[in-house]
Amino acid sequence: MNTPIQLNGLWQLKDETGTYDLPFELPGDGVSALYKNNKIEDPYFGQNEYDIRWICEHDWIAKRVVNLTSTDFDLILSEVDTITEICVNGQLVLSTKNAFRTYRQNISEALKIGDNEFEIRFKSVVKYANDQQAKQPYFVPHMAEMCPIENGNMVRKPQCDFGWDWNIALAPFGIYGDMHLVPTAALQLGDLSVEQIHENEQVQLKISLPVKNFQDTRPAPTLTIAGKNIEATYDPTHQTLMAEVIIDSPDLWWPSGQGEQTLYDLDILIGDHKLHRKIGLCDIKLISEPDDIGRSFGFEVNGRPVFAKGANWIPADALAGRIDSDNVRDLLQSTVDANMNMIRIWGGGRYEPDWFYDLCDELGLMVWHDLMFSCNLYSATDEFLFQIEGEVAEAVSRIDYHACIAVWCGDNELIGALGWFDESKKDRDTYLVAYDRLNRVIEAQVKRMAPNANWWPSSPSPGPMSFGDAWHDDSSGDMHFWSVWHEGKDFDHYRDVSPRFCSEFGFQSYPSMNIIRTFANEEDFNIAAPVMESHQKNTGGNARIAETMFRYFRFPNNFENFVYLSQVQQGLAIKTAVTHWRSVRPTCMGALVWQLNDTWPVCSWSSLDYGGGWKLLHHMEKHFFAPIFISAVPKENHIELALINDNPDTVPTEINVFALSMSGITRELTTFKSTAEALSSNSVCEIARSDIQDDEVLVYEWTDKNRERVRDHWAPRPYKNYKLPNPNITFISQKTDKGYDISMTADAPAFFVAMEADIAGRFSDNAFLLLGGETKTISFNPVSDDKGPEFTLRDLRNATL
Ligand code: BMA
Repeated sequence: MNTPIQLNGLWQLKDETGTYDLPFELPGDGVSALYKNNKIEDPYFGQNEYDIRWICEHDWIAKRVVNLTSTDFDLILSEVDTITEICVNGQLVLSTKNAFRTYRQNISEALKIGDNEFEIRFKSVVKYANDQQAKQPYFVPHMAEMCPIENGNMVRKPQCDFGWDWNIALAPFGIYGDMHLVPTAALQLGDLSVEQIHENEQVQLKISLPVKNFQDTRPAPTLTIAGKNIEATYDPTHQTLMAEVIIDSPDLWWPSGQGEQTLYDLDILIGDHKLHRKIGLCDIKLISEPDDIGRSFGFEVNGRPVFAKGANWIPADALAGRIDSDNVRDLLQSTVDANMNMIRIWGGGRYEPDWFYDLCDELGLMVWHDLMFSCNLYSATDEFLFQIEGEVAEAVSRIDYHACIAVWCGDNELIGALGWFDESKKDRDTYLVAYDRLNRVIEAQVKRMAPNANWWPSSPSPGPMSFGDAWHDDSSGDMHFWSVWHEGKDFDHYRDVSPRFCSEFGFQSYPSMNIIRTFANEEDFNIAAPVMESHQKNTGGNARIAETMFRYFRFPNNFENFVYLSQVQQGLAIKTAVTHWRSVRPTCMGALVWQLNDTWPVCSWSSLDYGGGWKLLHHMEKHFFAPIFISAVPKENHIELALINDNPDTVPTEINVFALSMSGITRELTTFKSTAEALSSNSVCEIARSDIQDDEVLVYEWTDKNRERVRDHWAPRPYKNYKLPNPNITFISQKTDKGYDISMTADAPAFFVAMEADIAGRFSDNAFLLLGGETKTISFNPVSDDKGPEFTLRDLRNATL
């Protein structure tokens, strides 16, 4: 009687004209269903995107018959994308228009015993968006490049569904979350809230759980955590169960790299109902205070200042029906494997499902959480703001109890966007007031649902009630630094700023060859081929990549080497920024690279390819985000070596600095022991520029916490100015239990040595410097062992000869 009836499974899908009629697996999206049933070509291949745009201009109808033996049910649907009318036995029972809400509706009156016809009409989101725009009291602009399917800002659905400067534009439809019927009279559990008070080696937890249809009879509901069993009390006014518990000498939850990710099992028993959650005990404070420079910005975790190292998260796939938790786990695992401890869930995507935050808790990834508004201007009508109230309240109350949540941030770049449109430039008053109304609603809801959470009004922002240029002013708050990519400045320009916290900066590269092969034929292996251009959504992006190569490198000798070099230069760009900003800790307390992942195979700023493969940047990130690291910071007459330690304890290290000539001669400059002070960056040595000859680069090695030797190099001149020797690298690969070991030897210095495989898998290292006479062994773990890999080795000299 109390069991829910699942509505997931097979439905039948038709378009409004009746031309298409196909099975539709829900949860899922319509575009994927059309592809799976051979009604359209692969959406991600070639230029198919443009041939299937019509899908979002049509209405679609999904139907299914459900047999019932009783009729007293509520319908529950979440992640309904987006504009739908739901009919049961021909009667309209629910209309939806927000993909971020969960809908619950009593539908008893429409139900009957026996067969019931369920019908979901997915209305064209394009028509809806245009209608909404027409109804606005004044035009509400959107970014043309980010929104080729127009007026996406009118619809509460991932903004990148309408296209973005890295996304395919398909504005898909579907249902991706829960879909079931529950008996109306059954117990309903709301969102768990866990307030944590950390004091004197104790954590006090104030736990509350809204309940509906609760029978306040014996035995009383109980709650178990950390070996304590407590009776919960029921507050009938608020229909909420409450309990308090004190945990002595708690095992705290730490971000990856800072300690353990202990999670306590919380079990709540209410009659026959069980609720289980994992709770991390953690106190994250956002510290942003006026200081000599402007206004600081950084996170203190359990009282310890933690430098945030990470990247921006966008949805795991452009077609939500393709997202699965195994792939997402792999992406997030790669994030911590690259020594990152934070992701920023960017405001043009979606609030993620519960399991996503469970993964972040488990892996130790702090989450900077934008609310879902990005780069456009938004309506401030009563109707829109009312919708936002519900959306924000629901998202925050569902997600906030997770240990990983570091900050709620109002939006992405909405303040900047005020200056991007003619309308808002001419009439800033109207649009600024509208922005403030929206932002106040968001803030009020965040504070209502999570009064103790960290709040930041917008990203980037110099701070509350400040609407300054957070793109170029590095003195206050968080910064998005785009001058190198979007303004074409040199990589060195990253060193002209010392952001307090850089929450976005990026440089594009091509996806790896095994990804390019999934969407392009060999005849399109050309950077100006229309197929390659249509997999580049940032206007002028391919030209920027090519033009940058001219500045730093000799031009690559074929398409595959172009792809390789694009990834090398992306890595160098980001390395320049991160090594400098880590070296100025604590002025700067965070660097979040734009962007971690891709939603489809595309040229972009990501460090992980679509599907999760590591681009060279990701390997380089693992290296330059390492907790013990030496940054080379070039000054006018010398190069400063800064020893950085993100660990909470001091680490002894041995440092060896030498000059390396292109003929392979090494000239020692200095060797010394040092101690890396905890949670700091300190200059440990200066090398005069005059100590490095024209055909030399500076190489520095150090021992890390495990006494392992790590190496890096810095080239005073662009690589194109060096006469790189032919390293004649030879390699042999050997099958092992887990995959392959590949040993390589060079007979002269080889820069950015990179191994590639024609199948998916992960290398243990890549893009490194190999000295002449040296042998290095790396491993390769293929995703599947169906076919043995074919390896291709690249290095800078042979790619640009
Ligand atoms: C930032 C982001 C995204 C965008 C990226 C690259 O501003 O917030 O909107 O994709 O730049 O242009």
